[in-house]
Amino acid sequence: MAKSPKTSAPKSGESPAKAPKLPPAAALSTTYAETQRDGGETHQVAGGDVATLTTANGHPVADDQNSLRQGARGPALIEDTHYREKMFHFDHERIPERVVHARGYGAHGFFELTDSLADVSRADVFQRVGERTPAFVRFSTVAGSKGSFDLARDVRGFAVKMYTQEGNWDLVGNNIPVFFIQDPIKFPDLVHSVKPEPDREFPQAASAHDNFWDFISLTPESFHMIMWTMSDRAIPRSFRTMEGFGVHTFRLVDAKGKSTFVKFHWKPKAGLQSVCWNEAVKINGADPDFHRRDLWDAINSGDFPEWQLGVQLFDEAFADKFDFDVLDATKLIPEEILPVRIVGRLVLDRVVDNFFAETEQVAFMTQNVPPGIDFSNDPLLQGRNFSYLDTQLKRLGGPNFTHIPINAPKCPMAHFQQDGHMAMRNPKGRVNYEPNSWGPFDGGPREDPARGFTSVATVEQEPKIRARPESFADHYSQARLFFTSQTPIEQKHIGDALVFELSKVERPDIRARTVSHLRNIDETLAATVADGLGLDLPKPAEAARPTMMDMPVSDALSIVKNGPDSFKGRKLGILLSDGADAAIFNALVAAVEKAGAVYEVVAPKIAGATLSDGTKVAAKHKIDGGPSVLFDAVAVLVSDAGAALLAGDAAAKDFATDAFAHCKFIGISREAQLLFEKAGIADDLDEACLPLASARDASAFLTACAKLRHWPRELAVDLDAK
Ligand code: HDD
Repeated sequence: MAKSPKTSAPKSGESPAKAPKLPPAAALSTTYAETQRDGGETHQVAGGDVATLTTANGHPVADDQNSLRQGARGPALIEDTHYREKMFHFDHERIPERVVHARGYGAHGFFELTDSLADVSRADVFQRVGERTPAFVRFSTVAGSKGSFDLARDVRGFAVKMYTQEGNWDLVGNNIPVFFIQDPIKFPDLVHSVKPEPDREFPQAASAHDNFWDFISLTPESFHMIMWTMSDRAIPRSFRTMEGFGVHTFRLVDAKGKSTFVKFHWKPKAGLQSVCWNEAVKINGADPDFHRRDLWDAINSGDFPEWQLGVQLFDEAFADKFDFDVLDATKLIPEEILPVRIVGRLVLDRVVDNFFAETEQVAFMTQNVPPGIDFSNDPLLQGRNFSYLDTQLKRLGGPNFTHIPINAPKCPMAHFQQDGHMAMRNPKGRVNYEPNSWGPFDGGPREDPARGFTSVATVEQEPKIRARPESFADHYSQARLFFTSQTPIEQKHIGDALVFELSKVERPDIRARTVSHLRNIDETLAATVADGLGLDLPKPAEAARPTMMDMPVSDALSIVKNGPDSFKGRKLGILLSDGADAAIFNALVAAVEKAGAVYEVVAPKIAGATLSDGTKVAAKHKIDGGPSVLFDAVAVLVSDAGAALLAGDAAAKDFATDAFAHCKFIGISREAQLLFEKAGIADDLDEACLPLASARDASAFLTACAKLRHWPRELAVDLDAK
């Protein structure tokens, strides 16, 4: 039986989208209001001063709630061009995610030169002290897909685009100064091995699986990098607390064409900070966006992340005398041997307006260097210079990706490239070639041998071969250098990580082969990992070059030795209940603010807690949504009734036990003791669990929190377990 047509769906002019009054015809000629930013970066703001919704072709839309049908219950009509255009665009919203470094987060800022490098480089960006160059930075994980979690055990990308007055300079680095492989021809294999296995498409964003360790254990050159990725460097506390490295040896070139080798370093002002593995696993559940949220919040609150740019400069003579090959990306030059000269600072002071337009569409390319910076013969760098152009063409769909505002240079530019998909800026006029005889203005731009980029005129006289130089063959000495430069807790974490990862590997022969390489690095580490796996110690792997140099410890390689010296920029979690002591709370807040830190309140109810003096304090988290893993240190400030309530709550007990297990500093009010008793750790509390018995205790507690963690706790617990 035919139903009588009902027309209950919202009509145009009704809620939810109330049709605004049509603006004058002149306003309709613009689909979007355009805002122009400093440096010519153009963003289209949906709406803006145009009140009327339009199609992409600019036609005012009368009804955006109902598609066109033959009768309210009848078939859809193909002539509904508005629906067709809207759905067509939606269907094409996704572009391919990056094949590596898919999950990333970016921000704008500037690079400021603090020490001129004019003595060694003609690059414009290095000439004038105090001058600021606009910059965009994208941080990323490597293996996980775009929607994966932030705290995977992984390398972090640290890609910086500087919009210099002589073109864009992309320093496409990582938070680790070395790489897995020496030759770019192995890159697809490396990446295939770490990505989800191809038949089952898991594990996501994890190296703990057979394929990765199979490849690694068959690739001894990767073991230096493995020491880094198994260390806490691979689980940073935030993007703000990681170092960045250009990795390769580059060249700086002066006005006369003289070249100096250089390695680039970014050093975080906030000090090096990482989390621990058990914490990382839990953060991924509690807040998969932990790192991006941290960057967003820090910048929006005016606490601008900052790094120093440092350079290690050296010449051919140094390179020849140095025991390793400076062209080998699996090697570093210890800072104690060649100090880092600080020449500038990078400050991130503006979040993006639109994630897709900026962070997703930004295209980094190692080959983007201005005159005055050049490449070395590092084979990995040379291989990268090929790869990045291809990848941007694939990802962004055409050769005109430099027309996208985030990628466009901010310096004057002129060339005869034209046409192609999405061409936004074809040159005006009659001439599109050169040389031409149309005169200095009509004829367009001309080459400038004095200003233009000139490659360093190196002389190469080697036969054409596929081979690695002998000087790349020592795969273990620097892996050992990294390991021996770590503090005991950092060494323990490396052993724990190796045992964890290899315990996820199903094939015993892969586990054993990995340990056979560790024997060439450090016998104690190899024995610890073998023991953790329940494995008989295998024979040492055969080394390509059986030399083992004992290099002096490098303090620069340790996180703990380069950690924070205050609680500035960090976050205190305060677990609060109704009736909590108002004076202590206020003192705590004052101490946090004095330290330049932030705090968040966690309470049994999201509405917050009413303090002893009747003040209501809003909560940021309800207890089960605000675990202690989200904070650098915690305070538990409750009343007797609050303690009794929370002592029966699993999430509150986890809050206490996790903070303790992760070696955090804990402030504990007298009443809160009950929670720690019920959580089963009251007898274990140590000197980093400080009393908050009165308002006077607050500042002492905050001072103690300056250290990254109270690591003796973990070492002691571990020794007890043995
Ligand atoms: Fe790479 C992206 C860093 C080796 C090929 N790489 C990419 C990004 C970073 C790095 C930070 C993300 C950029 C962004 O945020 O958009 N890659 C490195 C470092 C390496 C390295 C520090 C070693 C020193 N990469 C490397 C090799 C190759 C590539 C050897 C290939 C021969 N990398 C790529 C790529 C990506 C990329 C496939 C994927 C997305 C992109 O370029 O834009 O072309």
